[in-house]
Amino acid sequence: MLASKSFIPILKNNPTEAKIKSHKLMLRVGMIKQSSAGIYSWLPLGFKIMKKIEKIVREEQNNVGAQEMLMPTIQAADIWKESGRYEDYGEEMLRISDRQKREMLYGPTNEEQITEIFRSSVKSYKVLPQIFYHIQWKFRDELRPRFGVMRCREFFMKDAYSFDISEKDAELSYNKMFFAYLKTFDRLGLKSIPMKADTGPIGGDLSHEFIILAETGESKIYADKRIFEIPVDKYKNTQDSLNKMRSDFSNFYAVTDDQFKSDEFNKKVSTENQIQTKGIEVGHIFYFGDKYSKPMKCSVDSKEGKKIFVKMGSYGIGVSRLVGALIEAKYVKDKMKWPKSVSPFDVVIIPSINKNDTSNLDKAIKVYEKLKTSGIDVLLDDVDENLSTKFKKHDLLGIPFQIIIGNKTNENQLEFKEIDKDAEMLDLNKIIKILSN
Ligand code: 5CA
Repeated sequence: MLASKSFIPILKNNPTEAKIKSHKLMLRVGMIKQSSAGIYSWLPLGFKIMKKIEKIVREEQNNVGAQEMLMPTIQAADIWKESGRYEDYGEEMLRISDRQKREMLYGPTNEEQITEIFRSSVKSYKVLPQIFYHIQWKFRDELRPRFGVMRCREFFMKDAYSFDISEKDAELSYNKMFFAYLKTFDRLGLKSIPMKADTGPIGGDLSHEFIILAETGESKIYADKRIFEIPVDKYKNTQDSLNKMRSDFSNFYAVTDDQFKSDEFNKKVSTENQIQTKGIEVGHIFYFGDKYSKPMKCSVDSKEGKKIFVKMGSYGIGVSRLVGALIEAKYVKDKMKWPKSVSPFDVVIIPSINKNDTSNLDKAIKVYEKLKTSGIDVLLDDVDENLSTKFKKHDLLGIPFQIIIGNKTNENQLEFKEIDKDAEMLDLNKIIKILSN
């Protein structure tokens, strides 16, 4: 992609309405544009990053056997009346009516919708367990939408739903998702910690929030710092390993505000291991048994021929929130560095351009063509600006690798720089090797 032809509308200064760094940066580099309070358009750069995050989320859901589907954004109020949540949900739910005056709503989550789908076709324990997921826009009419994509009204969420015959089986589904979440955040370059949490309006008996540490986070957390040292890599998607993982994590104290008791904290965690800080909730998982299946009469026949209300769990990841969360975690000292896995481009070529001499731009175009044919997603900054302006711009864009083309550059030796590291002179084949890894 040529920078001169791409739509990356960078603002000269930080927008004054934004309070936290992710919101400032996303507006500044033209990743999003507000259309009304808490509702955003995703411009090409922001959309590309979100799609890369979505892909990783999808792959890790598929890895644990969850099946992708797509439910609508607009739901009928009837199913929410059946579950009893239509009234309970309150003003956060956007209620609408169609031309027949039928009550509808813009889905804030999908427990009712999936239960309705499941009950109409599954009648026997034989097809259980089942886990479904979709990645779809949600709407919650938050009282105070703020911090850009972190707490907005319309947001992109992955939500999964598990169906099991017994509580014991349901725990395995819960553990699979627990595992998938740790893997997902790890691939995004984020250290996430599962914390015991309150179940809120979703309800149920068991719940974990996945939190990443950030000063600007809205969740207060209390933890034993040794939980951060558990290596996620050592667990596998087998029943024993999944159980071991859950029990290893629950050995260490880690809770959010609403579960915190100072006596318990001081008793279980020695002072030198205590941390009290803030974090961003990027995922939340729930086990709630028959909270929805019972009122909605969603049952299957057991082996013994008894009708059993299915045992359910639901599992959310804030895909659009993750874009902001990554910036909060990775934007340090006015410099952004996207993890390779989600960076909008693999590398940017920055030629020093002089109006009267196009030789650097000519060299840059040759390198650009070679990288493209090697399957590398490359941005060529062919805009007519001086080098220092370009470097400032790329500090904000955060593409992790740069190739700088100046008068010193020759065909065989290029100045290659990873953000935060010193530049080195390398030949193009070596660069292609590094970028293809
Ligand atoms: N039904 C359950 C699980 S699918 C559920 O809705 N859980 S949730 O309410 O915790 O939301 C799941 C995730 O969506 C959260 O962890 C958070 O990352 C994201 N999220 C929730 N509300 C918002 C919001 N207003 N703006 C941006 N992201 C949000």
